[in-house]
Amino acid sequence: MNSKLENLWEEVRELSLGTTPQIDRLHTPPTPLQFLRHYLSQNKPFILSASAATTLQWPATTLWTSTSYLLNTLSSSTVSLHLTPTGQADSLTAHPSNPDSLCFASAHVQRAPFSDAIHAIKASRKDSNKGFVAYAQQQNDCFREEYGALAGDCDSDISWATEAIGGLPEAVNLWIGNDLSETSFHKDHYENLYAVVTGEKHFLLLPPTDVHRMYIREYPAAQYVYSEETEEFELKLENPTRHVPWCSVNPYSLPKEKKKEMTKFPLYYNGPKPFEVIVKAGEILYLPSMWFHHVRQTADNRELTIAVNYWYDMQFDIKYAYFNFLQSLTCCKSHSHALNGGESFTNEDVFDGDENLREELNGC
Ligand SMILES: O=C(O)CCC(=O)C(=O)O
Repeated sequence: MNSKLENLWEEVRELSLGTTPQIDRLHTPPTPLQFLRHYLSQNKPFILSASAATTLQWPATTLWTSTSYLLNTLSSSTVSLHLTPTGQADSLTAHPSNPDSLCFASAHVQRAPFSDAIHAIKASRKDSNKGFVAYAQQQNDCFREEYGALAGDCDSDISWATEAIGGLPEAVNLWIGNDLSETSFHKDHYENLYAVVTGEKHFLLLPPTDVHRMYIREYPAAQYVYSEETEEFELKLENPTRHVPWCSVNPYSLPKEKKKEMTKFPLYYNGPKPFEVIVKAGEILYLPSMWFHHVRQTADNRELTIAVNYWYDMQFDIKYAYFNFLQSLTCCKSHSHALNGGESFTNEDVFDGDENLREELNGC
């Protein structure tokens, strides 16, 4: 394995993140200065525990456990519902005309009265064999737009983050899913304060320095189209063709595919384990900008998981410039990977096409 890259991953863990697969757990909320000094400026995640002193004091934590409260309060709201065949939205799937290769599939999005949306989410849980999985997760400030009637149930921002960052959240999003809803590995250009209100969220996290372990490649964009008449999905490629750079690693691939995945993505499987974080009801995760994250969830006793997250603009500073440089040291086989269904990638591919850099960085 490439020794310089390995050194980088190790050094980041030794100097900043710690060598266990756990992140810091705080039992009292940080002051703005503590947050700035120990986490924001260091691009380092933590979880704010749901201990007596810190559990979210929002009305939402009790009110939202009642489905009838949500139905009454949102009785005249129309929301965006994302439908997929398996619960994996914005993820890689078999290419519609060449099943040996992959494409990037976005969900079928439809506007629905809230009552229909909640019914569809509950009805499409595991083992329901509905033929679709519904996830309410429009990421365009939907909490303040579509769910405005619930605004008084949560804080409008996370005060210590707002003060440290020096501005209010750019977007606040609501996520209502079930035990099949899953978000594939990706990163965002936001400082993310992710608060779980009911159920649990399971995050896998990798720092931006591990970018090569994600095997980001270009995939043709496609969209699911769901027909209520036939109750079937069609996966349509975008026309004109558009390519989306996306992480190739699926950390929860089926057991029968595991061996192949491990051969295709050795940097992921042979490197340090991702940080595993379970965020319970009443807890907040600070997910720093540019961190890769994969998200699954466990539903509450109503078959729902509800979360609100606050996206604050990140600083496009020197860390961002370093990240872009590191990421630019990528392989040039991205296109063939997407089209051929992913041949095996080695560390050599990472520096394919730039002999000088390879020598500099490999130290060999
Ligand atoms: O909760 C999820 O399914 C995904 C959350 C996420 O990707 C985000 O907050 O950026």
